[in-house]
Amino acid sequence: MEIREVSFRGSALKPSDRPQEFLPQIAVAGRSNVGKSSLLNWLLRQNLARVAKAPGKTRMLNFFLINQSFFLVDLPGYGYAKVGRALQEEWGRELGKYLSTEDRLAGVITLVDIRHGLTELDLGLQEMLQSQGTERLVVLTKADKINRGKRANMRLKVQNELGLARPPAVVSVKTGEGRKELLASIDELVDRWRSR
Ligand SMILES: Nc1nc2c(ncn2[C@@H]2O[C@H](COP(=O)(O)OP(=O)(O)O)[C@@H](O)[C@H]2O)c(=O)[nH]1
Ligand SMILES: [Mg+2]
Repeated sequence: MEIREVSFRGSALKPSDRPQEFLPQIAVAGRSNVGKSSLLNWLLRQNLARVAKAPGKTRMLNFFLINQSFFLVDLPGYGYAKVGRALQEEWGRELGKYLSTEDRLAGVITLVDIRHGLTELDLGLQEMLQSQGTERLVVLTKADKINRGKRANMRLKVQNELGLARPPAVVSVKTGEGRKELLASIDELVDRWRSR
């Protein structure tokens, strides 16, 4: 798959504010600072940071229509330490509602920092997705930050901890590795949703 066209289709939380097209949605989730904004800019080859960082938008779902055929949905990052517990729980509930009720959801790309591996909050999200049968794509970010040996160990560790059939994907926006593979995996998720 090539990214030919990207258009920002708004920020929303409530179902009625989301785009109305019946097209598959691929959500992107991860802890704050995991490299989500960097990955989206790198994947789509444009600077979307301005959109995602606009005041009041960081807690919303941001919808990007890709090639007029599917949506990439930028979810709020979780686990930001400076945000109080109550607010974190509120986000968790809102996010949970989206992930469990949106029937256009074709899958979730879950980002994990390759240096840190799975945290409590990552495991919480993974358990939820697995229990409701949502397709997930586990992606280890910032691969350039550790050496080959450690990288292989972390892939195995995460694979075992989550019981994945295959080792998780690895990407680096710095070296560019993993982009083609990630686009191909997104394509597969979209196709699977269409043929379900
Ligand atoms: N070396 C390296 N740094 C990265 C990579 N991806 C993100 N970063 C850095 O990690 C920090 C957090 O990235 P950001 O995209 O803002 O994370 P977000 O909070 O998840 O949106 C920034 O300083 C990025 O430059 C990567 O692949 N390699
Ligand atoms: Mg960000």
